[in-house]
Amino acid sequence: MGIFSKIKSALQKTSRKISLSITGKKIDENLAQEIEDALIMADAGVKISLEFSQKISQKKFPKEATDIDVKKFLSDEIFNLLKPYEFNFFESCRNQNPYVILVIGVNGNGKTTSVAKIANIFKNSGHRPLVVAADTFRAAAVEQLRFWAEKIDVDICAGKEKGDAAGLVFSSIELAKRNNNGVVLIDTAGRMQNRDDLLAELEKIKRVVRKIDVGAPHKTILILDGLTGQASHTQVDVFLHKIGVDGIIITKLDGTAKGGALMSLVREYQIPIFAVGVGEDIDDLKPFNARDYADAIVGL
Ligand SMILES: Nc1nc2c(ncn2[C@@H]2O[C@H](COP(=O)(O)OP(=O)(O)O)[C@@H](O)[C@H]2O)c(=O)[nH]1
Ligand SMILES: [Mg+2]
Repeated sequence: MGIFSKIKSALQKTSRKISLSITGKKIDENLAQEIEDALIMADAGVKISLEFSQKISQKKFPKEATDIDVKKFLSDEIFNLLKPYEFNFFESCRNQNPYVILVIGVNGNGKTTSVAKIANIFKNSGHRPLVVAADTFRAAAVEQLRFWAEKIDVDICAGKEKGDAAGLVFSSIELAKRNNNGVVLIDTAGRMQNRDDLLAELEKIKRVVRKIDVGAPHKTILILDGLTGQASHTQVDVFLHKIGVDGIIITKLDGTAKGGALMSLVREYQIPIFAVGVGEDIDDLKPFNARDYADAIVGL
């Protein structure tokens, strides 16, 4: 299945209502209101939903215009909003000595799975990634990453359970240098019960990494769960201001009806979208494409 159809089918739950609010409808004053309601239901946020519905009611569609023209108009508006945040993360990564990518986010959002998916993409494009199981807080997290590393055949660095995550990260980068791993992907803990401990640990990891290379981490990725919708804003707020984030990955777009949330996330935080998760399989992580997303979400 191509990338476009994969995004399209993943976004079905989100796009259904938006698409239905337009399909077969007459272009009259009710239409803008229906579209506004549908966008709000899709978690696009009140401000953006209102803005788009106003644009639709102000737009003078020609007499012969059809619902397809309305969909195209809305898709273009969504595209214009998102295009500046489309970022080719995978091509931006350089084989370095090593290129360090820190992956952060709340438990269950998809960090470990995304690390494996990213490692697999790098491996397939000729890099030699090393994945680091720095979620030493949960034994299961280490096992989960080991499972993936074996499956996709990439190098892994794991330490003792409850061991010091920052210490492990330090030795993993030394290992990567000896081992010629051009890319290091660091999976981290996401316990939210003790936010201050977690933030302190992530800060320590960053300090340690910087000691080896002042430019590292070269990318810090925040993983967000698509099912969280608008409520992701608080998570972005915390990680962006306390740790620093270069881009986001939104996972589980395949299971959510709240896929509109990424519109309000980029609008509010002006943050690039590095990729989107569209399923549980290893190749279910796709570069974010604003055009495909915009067309899919209106049902074009
Ligand atoms: N459907 C779907 N499931 C996902 C996606 N990404 C991750 N998951 C699942 O979400 C669950 C939590 O993921 P995990 O990587 O362990 O999250 P972590 O706690 O942040 O490391 C796992 O069951 C994953 O298979 C996605 O894009 N789509
Ligand atoms: Mg994990």
